[in-house]
Amino acid sequence: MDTKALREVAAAAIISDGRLLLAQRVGPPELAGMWELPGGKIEPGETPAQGLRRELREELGVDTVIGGRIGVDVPLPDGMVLRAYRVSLRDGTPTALEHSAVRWVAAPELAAADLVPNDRAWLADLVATLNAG
Ligand code: DCP
Repeated sequence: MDTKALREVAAAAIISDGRLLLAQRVGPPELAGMWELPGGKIEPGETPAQGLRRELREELGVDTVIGGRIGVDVPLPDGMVLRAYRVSLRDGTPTALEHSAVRWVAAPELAAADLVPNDRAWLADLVATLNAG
């Protein structure tokens, strides 16, 4: 039996002033141009919060505070699992260092956005969070 822990990919629901930050993927080809919650793979020895903060520094050039989970676990191929976290900005302005663009969306634009398929699992939770704020 395989008892290894699932490798986690953590994604950030960065919310500020009632809007959510989306980042546009550059690849792979089937995802290029689509919008995602930024994040990446947690490395061995990192907590999810540490890994997500590192990814957000690398990808967006910002310092963040990682909050609680939002939405369901999304299974990925190769024994990985994708999880979303609420995140607030501590310092810096999000910049597309590894994406082709970033943009802030309110609930109506989020619902209309061309999200990567995995992140669509969180759409209702994200809209509810934005509308509650
Ligand atoms: N993913 C997703 N939705 C997100 C973030 C990631 O569906 N909001 C998926 C895309 C990939 C996997 O998770 O299948 C890993 O994401 P990245 O390629 O963005 O992660 P890393 O930046 O860690 O990848 P690498 O280090 O391999 O470049």
